[in-house]
Amino acid sequence: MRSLFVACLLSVVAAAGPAAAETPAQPIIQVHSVWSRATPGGAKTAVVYMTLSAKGQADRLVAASTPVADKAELHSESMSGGVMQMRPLASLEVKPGATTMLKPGGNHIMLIGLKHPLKAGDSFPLTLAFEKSGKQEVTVHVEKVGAMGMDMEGMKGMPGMQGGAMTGH
Ligand SMILES: [Cu+2]
Repeated sequence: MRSLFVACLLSVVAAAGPAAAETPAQPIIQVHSVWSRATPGGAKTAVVYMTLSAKGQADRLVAASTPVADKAELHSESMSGGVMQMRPLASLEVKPGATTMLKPGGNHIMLIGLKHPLKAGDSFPLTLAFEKSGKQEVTVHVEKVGAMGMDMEGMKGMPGMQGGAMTGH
């Protein structure tokens, strides 16, 4: 009975939208919680994670670029015989009605040829290219070394960053 209730609720929500009967010509991709980790000096790679969702149609993330690195590649990550393996991904599907997460231990964007170390509290731009909806620039927030997620609390008050470290921003 619960699934029936959910289905009814979804149809009510869908009917409330002005364009409910038509699928938009282009998908609308929303990008949330884009983050990376601070890197030790001399590191030439960094990893970017984010949450993606689509409205309307499915789309595919096909490429990424950033001024802070020579290249940004889409990678998958999996454990094979106790060894972590990364492989380049040609593209990543973003389906409507679900969130697509790039997260530690899973898919990610790898920055290769990092031009300078990433410091916790910094941010930098990243351009994402989608097959149907085109390019979108997002801001990557740099978290502490070892962070496993975006620090939402830290984003607000920046505890430990008082003393003028953030005043230049
Ligand atoms: Cu990688």
